[in-house]
Amino acid sequence: MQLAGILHRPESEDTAILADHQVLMRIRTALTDIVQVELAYADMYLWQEGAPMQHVAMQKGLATQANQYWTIPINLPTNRAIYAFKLTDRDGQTIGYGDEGFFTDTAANWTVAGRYFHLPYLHVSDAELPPTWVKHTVWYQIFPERFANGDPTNDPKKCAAWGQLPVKRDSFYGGDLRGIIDHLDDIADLGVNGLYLCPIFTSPSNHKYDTIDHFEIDPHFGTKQDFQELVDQAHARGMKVMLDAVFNHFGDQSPQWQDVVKNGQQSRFADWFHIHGWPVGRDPQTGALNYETFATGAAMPKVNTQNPAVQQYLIDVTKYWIEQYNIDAWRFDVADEVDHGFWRKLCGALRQVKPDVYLLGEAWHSSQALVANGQFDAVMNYPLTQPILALFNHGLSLADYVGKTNLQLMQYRQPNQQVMFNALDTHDTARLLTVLNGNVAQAKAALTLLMLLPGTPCLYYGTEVGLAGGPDPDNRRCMPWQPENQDLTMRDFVKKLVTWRQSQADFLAESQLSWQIDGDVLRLTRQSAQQTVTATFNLGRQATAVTTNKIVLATGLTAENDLTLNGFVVSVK
Ligand code: ARE
Ligand code: CA
Repeated sequence: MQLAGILHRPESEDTAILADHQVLMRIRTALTDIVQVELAYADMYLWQEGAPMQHVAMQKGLATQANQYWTIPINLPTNRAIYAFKLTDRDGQTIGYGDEGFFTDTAANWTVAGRYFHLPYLHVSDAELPPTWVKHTVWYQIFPERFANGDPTNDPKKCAAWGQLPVKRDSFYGGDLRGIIDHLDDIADLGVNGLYLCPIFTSPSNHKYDTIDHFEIDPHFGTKQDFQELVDQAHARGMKVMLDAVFNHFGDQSPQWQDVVKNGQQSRFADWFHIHGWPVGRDPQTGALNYETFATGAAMPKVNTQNPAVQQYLIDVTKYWIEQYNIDAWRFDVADEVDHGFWRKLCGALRQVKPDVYLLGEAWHSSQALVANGQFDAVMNYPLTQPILALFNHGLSLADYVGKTNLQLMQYRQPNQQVMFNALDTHDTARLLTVLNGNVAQAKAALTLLMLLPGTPCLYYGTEVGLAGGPDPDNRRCMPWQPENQDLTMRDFVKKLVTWRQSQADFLAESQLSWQIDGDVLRLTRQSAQQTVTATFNLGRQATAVTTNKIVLATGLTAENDLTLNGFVVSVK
């Protein structure tokens, strides 16, 4: 028996509280080593008075490249549990596993105290359950400067012609909130019901990640009245609205930073930043900055979020746009470089103001410490979505893709897993179609795979009409609005796929997920007591034959009733 592969941690992703009295227990073992895991559990006080342990066989769950996961949901009427595991390997050898490690005499009906893990008392409030509406949300991300120019009177001076290429780092095209409002029907028509806007507050750049004033809409995007209309019109179409908060740094044109530049250490904002020398600037010899910034540029001085005055200011910003404009969610930029203590204060304050607010952190890597723990509902799940692109680009074997994906699906408590933000591309990455070398069938297959995974998926504007684009800034091209510049068959496919996903939201959140690999064919199955959905992806390297991929609902539905994706083909060259 490979003891080294066995791991369970109480009060972690291994004991996800699903609801009051409901816990999803999980344990990890070495791959192929263990053939059965039994969970024994009881209320400690009742057990001490002679009540028997309950014994239940755990279900074999997902496997990664190294580990097999086992899970079982259990009900705890008194919210208390001691518990231990009994593991059996292929040779019939058994061992007990509890809070003090391994033990052998499991035959003695587990009566020895001290060998058990403890869930002393289950408070559902500790579950920090995310808002349920997010499980039913498909997002649409908009880079406001490039979506639609609804009001040329607010255009910046040096505006390029709409759609003109190449896109340069300092290009302006005049996109604004009015343009978004004018196209809300186009967006809603896709079936999406969440709008994620990149920053819209006053800033000198086209991306607005260098904020000057967190309480004002950038004048080139419109007015606060425009924004109120946008939120109201989105809500009227059943769409939630998520804004982008840039709290790791301010723009260097912000009044706070400008005051530091002007008044040096006497500035009342001197402690709002991470400054290591005066006056702020570059070392004449080395050229190094004597203050901290985002990345290596000088224009985004890093904010001191341990400073109570800064904390209050940022909490006021996020409360303001919720209380005054009734937005539904915040995405927090560079979340992984801001201290957890501030995030706990901010997230706690916002959940007081709006209990069903969705709070999303931007992090590009596994970020258990940012999810739950009094902080975010989810993070931007790049580690789950980037492998999809690698898979279709033949940069990843099917087995490695499955292993990596399952590892990511095991990173977070199930309720958080169900609201992880899944985007194949964003304003920070090259666009889906460009990454897949223009292969529309592969792009469709990648989007289908995305929609079948647990999490809340996001479409980056323009994907639905076949917009291409390389890395930043080319991934921020103007949305093409002339039909001749739109791939309308792609748009029709995306609309069908999103509509189907919306109809299956609860099923796709709750159902079991499994994979089968047959040579170059990857099969994903989602299964519940009520229905099974199987998607087959032919990823043959040499495959030239076009195979029809039907997402077949094996619930007695005939082929005609399948996802109405008939004609959905994946031809992989
Ligand atoms: C400019 C250049 C970029 C360059 C960047 C950093 O255009 O080519 O990479 O500077 O030097 C905003 C603008 C960007 C601008 C940037 C700085 O949108 O156009 O980029 O400001 O002026 C990391 C961070 C992640 C961050 C990305 C950009 O972890 O938080 O870098 N993303 C957010 C926003 C951006 C925004 C900012 C931060 C700044 O989403 O739009 O940029 O507020 C790997 C790593 C990631 C890394 C990622 C991308 O995957 O794992 O950690 O993200 O590469 O570089
Ligand atoms: Ca405009």
